[in-house]
Amino acid sequence: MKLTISALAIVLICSIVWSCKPTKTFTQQEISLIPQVQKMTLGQSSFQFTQNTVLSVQNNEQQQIAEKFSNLFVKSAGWKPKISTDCSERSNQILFKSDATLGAEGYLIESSTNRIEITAAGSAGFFYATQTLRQLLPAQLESSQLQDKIDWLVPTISITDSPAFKWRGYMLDVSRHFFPKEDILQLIDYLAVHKINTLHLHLVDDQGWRIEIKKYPKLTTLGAWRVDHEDKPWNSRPKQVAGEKATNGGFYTQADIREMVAYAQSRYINIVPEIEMPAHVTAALSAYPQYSCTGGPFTVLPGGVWPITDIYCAGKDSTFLFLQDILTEVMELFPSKYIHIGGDEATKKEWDKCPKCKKRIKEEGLKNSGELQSYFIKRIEKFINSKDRILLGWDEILEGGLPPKATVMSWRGTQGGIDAAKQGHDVVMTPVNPCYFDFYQGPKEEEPLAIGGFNPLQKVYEYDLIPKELDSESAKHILGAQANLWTEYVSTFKHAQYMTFPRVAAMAEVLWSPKDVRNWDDFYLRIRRFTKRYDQMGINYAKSAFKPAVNPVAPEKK
Ligand code: TNX
Repeated sequence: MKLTISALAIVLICSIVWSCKPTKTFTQQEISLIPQVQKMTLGQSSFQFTQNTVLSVQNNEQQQIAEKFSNLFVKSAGWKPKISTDCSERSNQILFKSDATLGAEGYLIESSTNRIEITAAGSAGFFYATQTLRQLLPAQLESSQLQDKIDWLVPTISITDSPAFKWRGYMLDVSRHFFPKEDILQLIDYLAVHKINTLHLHLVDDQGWRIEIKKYPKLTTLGAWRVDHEDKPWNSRPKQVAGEKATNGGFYTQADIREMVAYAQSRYINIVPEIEMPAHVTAALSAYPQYSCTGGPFTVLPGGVWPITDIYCAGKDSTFLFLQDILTEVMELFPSKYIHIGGDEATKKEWDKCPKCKKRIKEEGLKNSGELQSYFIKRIEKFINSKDRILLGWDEILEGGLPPKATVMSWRGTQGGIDAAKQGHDVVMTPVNPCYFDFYQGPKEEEPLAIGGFNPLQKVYEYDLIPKELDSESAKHILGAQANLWTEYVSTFKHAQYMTFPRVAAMAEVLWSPKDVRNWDDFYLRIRRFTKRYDQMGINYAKSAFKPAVNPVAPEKK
């Protein structure tokens, strides 16, 4: 009898405790996922995360993903969910389940009041599922301060999700202004929340060489540093004069690169390195002028130059050996299947004058210096292919004939992409409109100085990246698209964030979400709410798209 009474008491206490557990019915308006998921059905109740919540994982990769998710709670909740490799079902559990039929990056979330099941084919899918769960939790989760009055609830919900495109990219120009490793790690975190999976680093340009190459140390001892004229407009900065110290710049050591690559990998982001050639290389030539046509001297440019005439000599075999050595070290550091070699905006004035280049044109049976560029890139492609990698270049690599296996980044519009896809080459779309994030995003008078152009949030959101000119077969060659942040006018990481957010959210949705769930009005409401998350994360985002448009009209004369 005594036993029955105590058993009853226990049941009673348990049910009181259970009924006191906070629950909530979420409305659609309270859910702001970015990028929007393929399909979701919202339930009537919620699941609460507590310090007794257990993430049950099947293997080491899942454990690492679970670890990252769990760590999100440490500062804001003051505790973290536990992780276990016991996958038997229980309550207050996040259960990882495998299903090989889901695509490489796809996942399902099925949440009920006492368990959330996340299902994926592979680790990328699990990672994205945890990013979605993160976004279902209160924005305060992202805070670095203890939040004591929060119930850590997510709605009961079923989600089916997978990306529309496999190249969901973002490029940062670290040459025009250098952003140290710590900034890049932070950026990787921010991009991962948006399910961006490619970070293209523009490591080389006229204004700075940013990657340590052991065989050619002067590339960074000299090439990474320029005279400081940051106080003058980009296009009117005087070149370095004799005796003047080069103090502005910086570079990544090979250890830095390894750290960034690993950090990105564990957030399912591939870093694509770009080593520019044959032009945009004044920084390299200032260190090794022997690989130019003229022999120099050159100095690292502190600002803009146009046209770009400093160029590697295409007539010397030593130039190719130099570049192959560099690419060898680059390929050892970056596991990326794609190696970007630039290829843009080369004015061939020096090649037209250079006896060695003229000899090369003659010997190779080329028509002119335009075809010499194609010869140059094809020769580099052979080397890159010999290491089992794919050459990626700006759309100028179409001129004079594409290298046989190259992938093209179409930036001067869409024609390069259309032509390349029709020829059976893969393409990443980055047309200046709307992919250039160095362009203005609001009225000029209200924005920090930018290079020009106008790519406001809505224009980015409404981007349709498959050109109408392509039939369905050629359209398959469009791997995806990429937002590019060139940094002539961006000298701090805070400013880089301002140019990037929230536009990258729009780009992420263009690349991830199916067309039938994309809707500007709906996105506009979601991104406004999502900025609460940016606030908590400390992201400096532009509010340009959220300001009311004011069109002053002069009062009519009476
Ligand atoms: C063109 S896009 C460039 C860059 C500039 C950018 C400025 C490309 C391949 N070349 O060198 O930074 O415009 O918007």
